[in-house]
Amino acid sequence: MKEQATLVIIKPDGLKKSLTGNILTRLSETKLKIIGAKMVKVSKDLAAKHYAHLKEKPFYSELIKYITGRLHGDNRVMALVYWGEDAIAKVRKIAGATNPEEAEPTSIRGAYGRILTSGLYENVVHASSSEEEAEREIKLWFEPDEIVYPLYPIKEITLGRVKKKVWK
Ligand code: IDP
Ligand code: MG
Repeated sequence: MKEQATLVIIKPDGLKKSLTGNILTRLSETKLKIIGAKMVKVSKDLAAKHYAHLKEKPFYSELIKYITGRLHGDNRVMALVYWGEDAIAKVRKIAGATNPEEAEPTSIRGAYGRILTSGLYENVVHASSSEEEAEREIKLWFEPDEIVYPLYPIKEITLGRVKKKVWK
């Protein structure tokens, strides 16, 4: 087993249904450490980068509407980085299968997810599915100073007279 970081996003339906506390409580069963957490207003650009690998799927445009909050009239999500042994598998297990109908009833997606008439899986949370994906996603959603642990190499850049840390 290996210590890993993983990205969790509480999607707009999770916030709209007031499930934030329930979801964080379920995730605390993993005994993993939260090393980053913030509310994010999801732009189309961020959404497109996050779901770039699904661009050709028939549900892609609905998915972008979903994650940017346009399905729920609220463009907030909560982004979290969890850290610890086997973090990716532990979080995926509690999150449950992608399709909420197939997800274990006691998983987050099984308990709170649903399939929309459009066919889109409205499944409450995102969870990284591999180390490569976790690294790409964490670097996309978080700046180095927003994580309380030196996860990946950084470099310093100067913007005008201000120095700033960015991912290398
Ligand atoms: P994951 O979230 O379990 O990693 P991905 O394949 O990465 O699943 O898909 C990203 C998101 O796109 C899912 O969480 C779900 O909201 C939506 N999605 C994935 N596959 C389908 C599908 O076959 N039909 C409808 N929506 C889907
Ligand atoms: Mg995925």
